[in-house]
Amino acid sequence: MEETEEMGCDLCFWVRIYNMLGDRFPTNIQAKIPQNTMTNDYYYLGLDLSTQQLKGIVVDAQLKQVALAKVDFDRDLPAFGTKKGVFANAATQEVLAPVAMWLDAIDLLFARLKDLVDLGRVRGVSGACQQHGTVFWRTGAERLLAQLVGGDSLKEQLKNALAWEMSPNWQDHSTGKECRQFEACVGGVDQLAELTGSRAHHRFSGPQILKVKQRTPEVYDSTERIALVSSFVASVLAGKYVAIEESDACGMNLWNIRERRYEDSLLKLFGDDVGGIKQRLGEISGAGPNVAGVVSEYFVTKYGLCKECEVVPFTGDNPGTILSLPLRPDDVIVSLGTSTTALVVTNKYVSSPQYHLFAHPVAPESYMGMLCYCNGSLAREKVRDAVNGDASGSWDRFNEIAERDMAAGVVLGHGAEREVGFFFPLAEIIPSVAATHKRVSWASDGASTPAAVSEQWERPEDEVLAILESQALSVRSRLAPMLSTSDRLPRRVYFVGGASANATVCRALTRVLVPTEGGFRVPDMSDACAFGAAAKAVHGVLNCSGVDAQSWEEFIVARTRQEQFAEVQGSGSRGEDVYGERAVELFRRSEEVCFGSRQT
Ligand code: XUL
Repeated sequence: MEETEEMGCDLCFWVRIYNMLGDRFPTNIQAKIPQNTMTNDYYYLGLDLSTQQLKGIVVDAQLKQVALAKVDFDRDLPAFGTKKGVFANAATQEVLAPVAMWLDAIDLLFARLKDLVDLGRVRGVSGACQQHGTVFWRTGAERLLAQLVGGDSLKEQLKNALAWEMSPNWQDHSTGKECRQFEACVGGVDQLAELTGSRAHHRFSGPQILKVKQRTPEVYDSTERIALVSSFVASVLAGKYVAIEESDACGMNLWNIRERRYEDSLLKLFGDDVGGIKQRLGEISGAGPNVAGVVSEYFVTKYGLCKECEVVPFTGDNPGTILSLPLRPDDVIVSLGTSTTALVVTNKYVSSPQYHLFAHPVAPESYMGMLCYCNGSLAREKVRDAVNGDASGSWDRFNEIAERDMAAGVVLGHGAEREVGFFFPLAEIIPSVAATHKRVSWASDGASTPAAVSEQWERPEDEVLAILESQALSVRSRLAPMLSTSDRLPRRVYFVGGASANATVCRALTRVLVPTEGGFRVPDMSDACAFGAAAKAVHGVLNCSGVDAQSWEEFIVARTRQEQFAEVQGSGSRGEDVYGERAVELFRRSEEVCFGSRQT
């Protein structure tokens, strides 16, 4: 019938028919539905290329996991001889990864996925990769990418595509000189943080690229395109250069985040004519759902992907992590691992040399703030061992003391004095200070100088609540300016990482952070980046096909069961603020006393 054939071109028509028929739809007709529908018969792939492994998660349109595969670089690709995925040179402080290893890993991962799932059903692929690393494509590489065909491995077909066979890893520390050039160029650390979201860091791509230009000009000169790890993997998938994605671009110290453009004053470090570096970096693909093209013929013939499978721009691993939870502006993830990290979604751009701001990977109007502390679980474990008086590693006594003190309403110490502690067994990043252990006592009369500053605590017991208060007050104090809520408190806080299994620790932190819509413990975040990337793929494809245009927030909230998170019970979670601005101010003044000028 003519009418039906015409309608057959209309995607929405097919979706309506499919939804009406539901399960009664015969499989042979189902196969004829245009590819870009929102049915759960289509799959989406999220990749996570981290330091030690490449992981792939396949999900359906509702984000239900269908398959998971991994390639461990040291174990599965021993011929490259990496240790924990990298080559580290203690003398030069360089940490590098071989790019060919990643190409082999991509082949191996797809071979493994092919054994688990029908890759022909995958409609979209995205990724979340280690941040800051760069790949230097040699002049002519895009032609090699475009010619990729099934047969020889990626490594073989792209063997002449690299101007440098290595990629600097985020653990690299060799760019001190270049970092100073970056900061001097714009007038200092504050100015650089204001423009690019971060002060200069050794690992950031801008200083790393400048090092290549200054120290190995032959590599720079033969480079046609510089990719981040994320855009490198996307380019291999798409068989063409895929633009760097905006959120990941913020890890370069080159992108003017607020004005959404390269910062020319910094590009001038690469020569007065900024055209050369701009051309090498290419355009930046903006936040919001978009697709970069379809997968290359290579993946269709070799692994059975369908020709229509879209490549959705890849982002960095930290931006990828925030896509794994139903975060809205003013929501926070606190990762309680060896180090402590706090990630916040915010609509306010408030920069500081102490933390990082990135563009949000999917919501164009938002930003992501990232606080990275060095000290986390090691510091808590020291107090735990001190109260145990042994190295049994049991948290029972620590938790018992913390619960007892919280129940007794203890806030900043037991006595008439208020006490603020700093517990840094390792040199700290926020604030940037050497290892130290301090106790600052304030008389309750509001005096502007502390009654005492010491390196000793009389009773290890008093350190239990003090360390949890201190770690949380630091986060609360730094988050406050980024939050748009009237009381400068977060909406929800999600605890992830090792210590999130400890309900008492989360309760004590929640008591300080006061999330007005609750604190939640997330059971397992080990696959969060790959999952966030898969969610980005679904959102990108559904929005771009016009079938299911939803904001990111609507999309992710609708697909998350909030009940899977254990709500933290007790004061602070949707409850009263027993600390208040007074405690935060006392914490800030204690930092000032111990570490010099005001630490913002
Ligand atoms: C972030 C950073 C690390 C890497 C790890 O700035 O350097 O989190 O992204 O892969």
